[in-house]
Parts: sequence; structure tokens; C-alpha cells
Amino acid sequence: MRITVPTSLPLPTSDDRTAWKQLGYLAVPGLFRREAIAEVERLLDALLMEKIASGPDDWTQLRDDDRATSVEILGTAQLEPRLMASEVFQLCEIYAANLLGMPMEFVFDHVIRKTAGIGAGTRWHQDTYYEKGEPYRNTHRVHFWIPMADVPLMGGAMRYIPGTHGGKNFEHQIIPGKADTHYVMATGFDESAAMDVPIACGGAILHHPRLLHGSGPNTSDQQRTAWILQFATPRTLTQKLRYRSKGWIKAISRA
Ligand SMILES: O=C(O)CCC(=O)C(=O)O
Repeated sequence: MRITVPTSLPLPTSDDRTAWKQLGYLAVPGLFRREAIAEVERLLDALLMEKIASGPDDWTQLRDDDRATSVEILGTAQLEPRLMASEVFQLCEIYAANLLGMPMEFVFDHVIRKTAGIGAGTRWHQDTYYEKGEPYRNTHRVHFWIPMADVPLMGGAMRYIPGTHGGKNFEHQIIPGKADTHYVMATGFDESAAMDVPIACGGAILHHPRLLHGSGPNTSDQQRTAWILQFATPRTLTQKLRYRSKGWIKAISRA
């Protein structure tokens, strides 16, 4: 299946699809217009300001001196529905459907900001560790990592262990620390195979939810903000009924 889109939209090539299948990730430079990113950045900034003003929670990573090294908000599109009407959101949906060759449905999103100079890296993990509710949705699924500015290597660039999306669930340990957070780290793999992926603003890096990934520390003088958007194949009717009967997240409507 191919969705009809303006010819100016970069769409996955057959090499991209092969790389996606083999490596489990794909960097797509120049997917978005800078203006489209600026629109998203403005909406995310407002949410992050409010969040930071309300103080740390268990999705905030703190240094010993209580400075936040990383701040995260889950479910940003539910908090700010204009994000779902954004060009970036819509292009991701189209790109995901073309990459996987099937209709794709929005599942979840979040934003992560790593403080300039002291931003903590994200430890190696598989996103499937967090996806306990509907494991059947992990096979045909794509997570877009979208930076709001250029992310050089020392700016908290993402890193991936190619090919680890093949099916194995790696063991994850809770990260011991000063405060309780939801952050974990995977063990039992060869870290020397890691690929660092710096990327310029306007690009996105797509990864499979089973792929081992993380990020380096942000030692640059720029804060690093990334919006992460997840799409998966739509639920079947049976899956929808089960989902509703469990009382999991209510339907999200577009703005
Ligand atoms: O932004 C980061 O540092 C990590 C992002 C991540 O792990 C994810 O999107 O699953």
C-alpha cells in the first residue's frame, strides 16, 4: 500500500526499507521543513515551561545538587492536541505507513529535554520493556525521534545497537540512584557494536521498539529537546474490545 502525498515529501526508498528491516533504525535527514519543527517546538516549549515550574517528578533525572539533567513529559499530544494537527505529526503518519507498507495509527508520544552542559545520557534499553499492555503491537511499529535543533555527537546524540530488534527481550535493571525514576538499563549485549547517530534539525531517526538504543550525555552548550512519536498498526476489533474492557487510555481525538 502507498499513500498519495505531494511529490516534495521525502518517502522511504527500497534501500531505506531494507536498512529498516536489517538494522532496526533509519536516519531520515530533511524530513521536515524548519517552520514545521518551529511550530512543534513552540507547543512543546510551553508544556516544558509549565512542567519545569511545577517541580521534578519521577520522570525527572536530578543531579546530587538537585539540578535537573533530564526532564520528560509523557502523552504530550493529549496535553496539547494541536500537536496532532501539526505538519510534523501528519508527515510521520504518512512516512510510517509507507515504510511499513500498511496503515499506521498513533499510539503514544513524549518529549525529553536534556539540560545544556549537564544533560544525562539515556541508558541502553528496549522500548518494549515499557510496553506491557499490548505486546502484539510491537511488531509493526515505528518510533520517530525528532530533535528541535541540530544534535551533534556531544549534544546528546542517539545511539543504537543495529539488528537487536530481532525478537530477543534483553534483561533490564532499575537504575539505582538518588530518586526513584522509571529509568532502566539493559544488559547482556555487545556495546562495541553501537552506532552514534548525530542529526541536523529537520531530520528524524526512526527505530523499532525492540531495538536497543540510548543516548550520550549532552555536554554541549545547547539544551537538547526531542519529540518522540510512536505509530503502530491499528488494533483489530477484538484487540479494541479487549483494550476498552481493560480501561486502558481513552480514545484520543484529533484537534
Ligand atoms: O532522547 C533520548 O535521550 C532517549 C529517547 C528514547 O530512549 C526513546 O525515544 O525511546
